[in-house]
Amino acid sequence: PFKDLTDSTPNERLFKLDPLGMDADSIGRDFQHYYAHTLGRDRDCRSAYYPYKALAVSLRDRLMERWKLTRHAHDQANCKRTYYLSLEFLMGRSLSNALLNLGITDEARQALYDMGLMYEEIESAEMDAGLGNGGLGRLAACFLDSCATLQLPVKGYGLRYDFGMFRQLIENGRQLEEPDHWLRDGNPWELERPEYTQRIPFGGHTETHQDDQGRMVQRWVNTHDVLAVPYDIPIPGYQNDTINTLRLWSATATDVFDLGEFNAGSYPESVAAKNDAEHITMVLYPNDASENGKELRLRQQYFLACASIKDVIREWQRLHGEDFSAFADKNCFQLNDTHPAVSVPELMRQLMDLHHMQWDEAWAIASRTMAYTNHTLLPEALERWPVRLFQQLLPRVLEIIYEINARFLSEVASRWPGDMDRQRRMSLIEEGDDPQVRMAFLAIVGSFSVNGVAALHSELLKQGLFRDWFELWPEKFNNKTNGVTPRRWLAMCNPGLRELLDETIGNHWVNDLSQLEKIAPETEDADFRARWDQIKTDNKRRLAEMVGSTCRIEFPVEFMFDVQVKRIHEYKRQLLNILHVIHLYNRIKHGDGHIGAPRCVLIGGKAAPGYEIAKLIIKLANNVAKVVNADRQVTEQLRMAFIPDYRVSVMEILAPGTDLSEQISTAGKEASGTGNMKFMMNGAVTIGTLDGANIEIRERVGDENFFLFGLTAEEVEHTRAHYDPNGIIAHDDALREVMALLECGHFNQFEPGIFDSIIHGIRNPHDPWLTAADFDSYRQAQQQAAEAYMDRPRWLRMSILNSAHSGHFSSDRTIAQYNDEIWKLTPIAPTHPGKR
Ligand code: GL9
Repeated sequence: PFKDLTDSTPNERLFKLDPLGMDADSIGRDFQHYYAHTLGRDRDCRSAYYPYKALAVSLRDRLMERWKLTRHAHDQANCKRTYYLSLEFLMGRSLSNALLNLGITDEARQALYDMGLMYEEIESAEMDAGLGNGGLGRLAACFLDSCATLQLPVKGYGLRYDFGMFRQLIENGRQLEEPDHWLRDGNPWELERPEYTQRIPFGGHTETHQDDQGRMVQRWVNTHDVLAVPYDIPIPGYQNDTINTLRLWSATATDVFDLGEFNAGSYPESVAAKNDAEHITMVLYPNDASENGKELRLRQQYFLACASIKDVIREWQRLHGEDFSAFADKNCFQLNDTHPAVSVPELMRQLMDLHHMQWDEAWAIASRTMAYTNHTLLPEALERWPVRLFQQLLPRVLEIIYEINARFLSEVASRWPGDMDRQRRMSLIEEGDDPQVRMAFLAIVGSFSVNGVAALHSELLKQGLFRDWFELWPEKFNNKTNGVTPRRWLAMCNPGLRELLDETIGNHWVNDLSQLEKIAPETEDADFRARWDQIKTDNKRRLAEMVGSTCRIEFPVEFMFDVQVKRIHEYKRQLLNILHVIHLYNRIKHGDGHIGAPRCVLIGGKAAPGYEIAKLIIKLANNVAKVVNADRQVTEQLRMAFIPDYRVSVMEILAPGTDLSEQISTAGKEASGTGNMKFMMNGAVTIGTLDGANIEIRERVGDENFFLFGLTAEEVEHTRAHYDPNGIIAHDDALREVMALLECGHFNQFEPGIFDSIIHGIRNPHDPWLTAADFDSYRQAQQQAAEAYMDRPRWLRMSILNSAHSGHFSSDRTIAQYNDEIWKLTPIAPTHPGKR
């Protein structure tokens, strides 16, 4: 009777499945089955986790059938593909996103309702997948959503960290870090694929030997190998039956890895070695835009590059055998910053050492396949790895880097004969006591495209950091202004606004956000404004409930909600915001009538655990909030909170409920920003500098709907030479009084001196962030914002227009540009699961 199953041809019955029902009854039946039979729960179970899991698994089944059809359609089409290589994918929660993109939100809610369950409670039982630090990681997640929505054959490759971004606790106003064990209860969205495990070499040494044709070739031997096991996560497109894949690698020890030691009689050492291997994907490095020279981080980078490239080549061989002639026409790797830049020499290594290619042939492929995105100009973020670390960990890869460099420098020498300084500047190896590999340069040499993430940023790259490279290869450089997905950041997180938009302009805006322009004329309709007002107020109530329950501070919905959430970093200038709060506090205490509009100021974000000044800024925010909120005279007009553990799911509540979006970085420092776009879509007005994508936001929304302040990037550079913060403070009454309050210890009465380093920073003529220089102009812009807020019709118009003109900041637009100008993929539509 089992003959069919043991046949060499697959048992067709195994693959003949009826499509699953997408109605409330079918979903409810599956839910009950999983809840009672698979999870074994009954009426006594009080936890919201199990209903969450039962629903997630019911949805996963529905994703699964479409997933297979998408894979099949890609194979059939023999299409070109792109691989988005990133050390970070900040996915957040998946449940609501899966429902929205499958188009069964109402059906699932109905099914739960019929069983007496509350969707909202079930939704919040899901842990955020926090496999990223901030903008760079969240951008990768938005991009995957847009690629699936545009039906582009794009696969994400990343690492399956056991511990994601740390959980932030605030104790006595200070940040404490706790490990984020997000996988503790299992992850219903992932599918382990042990059959695609790859072997990753580390250590050992290289030796030269002769191949069968008498050629001298290099061999990398005596390596300590680690296994990379893939876990696949489905990425659903918006109501189009496409399901793309995010493949995350997890490290485990090989058997032989242990056995060598074991046979030699040292059992504990063999177990320790196993641990070593598994440490590679244990934890995400929590550094935002700053270099971290730890060996484990380089291991992570190589582990991702090697496993992903092997995986792509395995797929290639499955479809094309050993013929690589069309490889570069059919494959593209997009490098998310320099973190995966070791992919350049690694692809060379695999093509030469594992697939017997000669250098020129391999280079022709590698250099036509890689594209690099730069995400920051901050010099401290430029990755460099000590040559000696490379030598120890990846000796064969280092040989290839040397060869790339030698060939490249001879190109520089023939273009600029005798210009030794230029050769030294452009070398992939920075000479010195401890020579370093410059990862950004390695990425540029190996890529056919180099892009920045906003217009200003891309310009500054060409004029500054990569000037020499732009002179050499101007055609490589291009801009791709960031975007965010309107599914999660509007349709999903703001159901009230979604309904109003659907009613007013139909529902096509969800995957064509330029259609939002159609609501611009509605600004003149008082009924429309009133509904807009009502939705915003409801969203503010939801925000206030969260602040109330987590911070124990009441935010009245009539107040202006003024929000700054992002990583804590000096260049982002949370400090400037806090100084302004102190200024308002000071005015109120001096009986200065009223401050224009009553305000609730909310700050949130994590500081890298080793970034002391950033952690102190958190402490200052909390201390100022405490003083402000404790004073009855003040709280009538001003309140302040620091929201702990800011993350994707928190932003989903903040963005819809914000009135004023703080985007106040020192000009020239924020490459793009993406929080700015999420706020804008949801009808917040921006107060900001001419930095990153703020510039493009202002261009779209018009300067009358944007509160601009501060020095330009150019002025910032000119100001540095003669910057005199103490002179500025002396001549600015408002700032002088703020500094006096800080300096007399008004916010640290029982903790003398703790804020001295912050105070000195503001007064330091070498303060790179020019906080004092922009204070007065910031204060004035804030005053204008407050006045505008008090004029209700005016404010509502501004709010509506911000949303109306946010279409450009959809990641669908960004991805369409990546595709038109870099990837050149053809969209592929899979067959509907009901039509097989
Ligand atoms: C960043 C930039 O700082 C942001 O301005 C930009 O919007 C994003 C995405 O392009 O990239 N670069 C960077 O290293 N981070 C960014 O947010 N840092 C983190 O992701 C924490």
